[in-house]
Amino acid sequence: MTKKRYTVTSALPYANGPLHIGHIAGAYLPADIYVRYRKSKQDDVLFVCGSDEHGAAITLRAKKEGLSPQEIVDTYHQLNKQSFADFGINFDIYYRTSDPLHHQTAKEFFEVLHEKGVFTETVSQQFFDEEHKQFLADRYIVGTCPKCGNDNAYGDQCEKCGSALSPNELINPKSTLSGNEPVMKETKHWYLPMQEHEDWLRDWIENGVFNGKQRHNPKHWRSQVIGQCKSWIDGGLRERAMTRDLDWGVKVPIEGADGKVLYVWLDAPIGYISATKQWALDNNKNWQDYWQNDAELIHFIGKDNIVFHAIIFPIILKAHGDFVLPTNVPANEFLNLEGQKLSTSRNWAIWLHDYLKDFEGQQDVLRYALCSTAPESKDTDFAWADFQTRNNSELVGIFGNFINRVVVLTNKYWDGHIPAKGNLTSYDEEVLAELSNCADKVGQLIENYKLREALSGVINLARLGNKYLADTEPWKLKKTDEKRTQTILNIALQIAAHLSVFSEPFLPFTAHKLSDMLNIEQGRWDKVKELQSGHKINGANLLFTKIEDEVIDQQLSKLKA
Ligand code: B3M
Ligand code: ZN
Repeated sequence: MTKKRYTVTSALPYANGPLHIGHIAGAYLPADIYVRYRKSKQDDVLFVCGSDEHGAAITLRAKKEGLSPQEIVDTYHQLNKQSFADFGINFDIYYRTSDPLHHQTAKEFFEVLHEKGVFTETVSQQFFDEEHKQFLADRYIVGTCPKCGNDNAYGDQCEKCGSALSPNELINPKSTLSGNEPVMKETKHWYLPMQEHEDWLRDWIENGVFNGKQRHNPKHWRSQVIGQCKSWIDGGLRERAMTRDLDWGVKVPIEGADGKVLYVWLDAPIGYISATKQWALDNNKNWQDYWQNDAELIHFIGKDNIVFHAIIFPIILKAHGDFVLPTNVPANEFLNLEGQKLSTSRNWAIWLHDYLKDFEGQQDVLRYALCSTAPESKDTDFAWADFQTRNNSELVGIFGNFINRVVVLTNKYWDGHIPAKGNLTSYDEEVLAELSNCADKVGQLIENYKLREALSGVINLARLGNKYLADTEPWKLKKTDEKRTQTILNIALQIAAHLSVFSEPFLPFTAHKLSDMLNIEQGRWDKVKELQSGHKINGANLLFTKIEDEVIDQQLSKLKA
């Protein structure tokens, strides 16, 4: 049986702004945890991401700032790529869709679909801004949402109620370029008749069956993802334009399509494939192994991207032929900040690059806080006070405290050498048993994308260690029963060794500090090595430091400024 391959993608961030904690909690941290876990098991896993550099929003921002779209994307591609790397989000490639290989890949994709007759060509009346002599893509039109009355709804989606819209559904539409009422003008576009795919799509979403084969178990998908897809299908799929009248993007590669580019939501997901091609070129691999045959494709996204990853892109992949469909799309809900929606425009956000500057060396504190309150099944809230509590009472108070006691005692009593394990009491056996089934217990939670629960399973190991020391009190036994003291510390050190492996997907910076302290290689998830007596560990370093109130007050006033 060939080794399973996993292709993990995270939504390609638009390169027209910095990353904030909502992006990280939604689509990037969960994916990084999952990939690190798979790599720790030595699975064949590929982690791709990159900048989504097309789309109307980028051209809008360029116009507003008097820059070219390329200048905009160059700035934010670099900033986001660096921020991800500094935060320990370890992509195998951080690509970009303005790259020529992507344009070539997306054009070939479109040509195959066009030759197969997948598209319908339709001439229609589209919104046109006479002042700017430009057709208006969905994002260039704002108006009142017919579903919820939000008067700031975009032409393609109302961010308030999440409904997918088309521009002519908007009430009182306005051009975001000139502010005027747009006129209607004739133009031709290539449409994807999604309604023709309803039957197989429904079978795939509801039963996990595709081409007569059971591909996945829908019970392993998040219920809100299945729910949103079913309501989209039940609502009646319609044809959707796959080209736009824009000059920034992937040019439509056929006759009679001058001045038109691929719809950004057609081109961007193909970016996952071009990223894989680039990575395969750089690493002398075969890209098809990660998109065809039996690869397991997993898309990590936020809930506003579900329809594009679980409906539209699968239709495109199937229509093209010989691609796998996603095994899972574990979309997260939204993260709010101090009780309010994160908002780029209102600057109500914690920017990742700012955090990295203000909290140098404390990436894992934010990774811990964001994973502990991840919006896995419903919207959740990030509060600075909660961030402080999680650091001070959980990371410092439980994890750091346990490691510090064990390492200090080992250095104090046995000059840093692991003491011998003697006869075991039934309590010892219990603790070691809990230790040995932790790999499977936490591993299963990660494989089911229950990362919050998985992380608390890891912290509970440190709790177990603290309790074990409190119950056995080795520092009291030292004078009277040396052998027993040695056994207790040996077991406590095994717990520490397991923590260095199981914490790595969540808290990679801490895990590596801990492995250094224990003077061991970074271990494997499914084969945690037992520390041998006599092995010499290094001195104790603090894994975490207390966060004082004024640091939190500073952040809150910065946010409210
Ligand atoms: N660029 C980002 C968003 O809508 C969008 C994702 C593309 S993934 C192919 O959040
Ligand atoms: Zn709405």
